[in-house]
Amino acid sequence: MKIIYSEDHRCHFPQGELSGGELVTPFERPSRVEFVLARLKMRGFSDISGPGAYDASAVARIHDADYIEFLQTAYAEWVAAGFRGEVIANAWPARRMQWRRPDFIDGKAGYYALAGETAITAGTWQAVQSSAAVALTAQKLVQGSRDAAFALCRPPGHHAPRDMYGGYCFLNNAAIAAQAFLDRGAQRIAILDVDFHHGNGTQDIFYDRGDVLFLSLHGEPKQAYPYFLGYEDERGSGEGEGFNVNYALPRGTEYAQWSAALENACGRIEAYGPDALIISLGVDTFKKDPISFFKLESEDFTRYGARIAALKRPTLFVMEGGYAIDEIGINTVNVLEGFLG
Ligand code: 6XA
Ligand code: ZN
Repeated sequence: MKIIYSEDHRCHFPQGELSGGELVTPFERPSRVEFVLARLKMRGFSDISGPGAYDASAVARIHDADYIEFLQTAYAEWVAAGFRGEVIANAWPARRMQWRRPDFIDGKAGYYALAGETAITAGTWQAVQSSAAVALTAQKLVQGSRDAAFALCRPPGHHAPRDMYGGYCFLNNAAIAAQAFLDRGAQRIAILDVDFHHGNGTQDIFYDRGDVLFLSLHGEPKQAYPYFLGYEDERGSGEGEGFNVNYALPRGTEYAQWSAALENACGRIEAYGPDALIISLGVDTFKKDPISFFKLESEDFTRYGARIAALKRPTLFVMEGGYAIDEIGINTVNVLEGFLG
């Protein structure tokens, strides 16, 4: 299996995340990638390479131009305004207010942020570009060879809709890759999101489309981030009716219950018959994850990797979340090894 990753992910390392009322070191940190890489090497994955150049036109197929420009310029505007910290949004267009974009950066950040935990730093855009390039490079390999590939993306992407950032996400790597498959000749793509959190960004991007089937297994939004999307009655609209499937699972979910939902999702993917499959691979379903509430064991990751392989589709794995740093490498690589059999 080919692995794509870029050292440039290190350019994004905010010092602060607002969590539980405290400013803490972000859970989403550079060492996550280092642990995954180390485990890959330990287990003999040697086909590891860097991405091709950032493809702005492929990204523009998914994200709005004004939003991309905001990501590029936000930090400089923040500094120019005299602020000394990292860009952190703290005012939003809430109920009965206006969806008008303010001129001042503090207001603009609230306009484009969907949550307040995610900071933008001087190097964020560099890392974000490289993460999208990693996904697109791996996408090309899968479409060209039909072999599986793993895009070791950082920052992750599945919370980002076409015009917002948050949940540690800026550009939606999986969605950008899905669109690239279609633009290069595929007819139907399935995205299976196994991260603990609902992939609200991916859902939103493809909600009214029938050429991308989106399925997400996640902590029920009544109890879990992102709270305001991911309910089971969200099934798609218009041409997308029936092509959005949410499995909202309760606190304490173990593999028996989780894998029953996966089985249902796999049946729907088989019926859909996609030309390629994208896995939004977050391993924050692990029992020791510090910000999640499922109870998967490390062996379960191997088991579900094998189930995904049985779908027999050209498969692109795209890294999303996972914060139990000591085991992030084991759990991620277990999925890939289960897949390879
Ligand atoms: C912020 C939680 C962000 C979750 C990010 C994540 N309190 N998404 O892992 O998949
Ligand atoms: Zn997650």
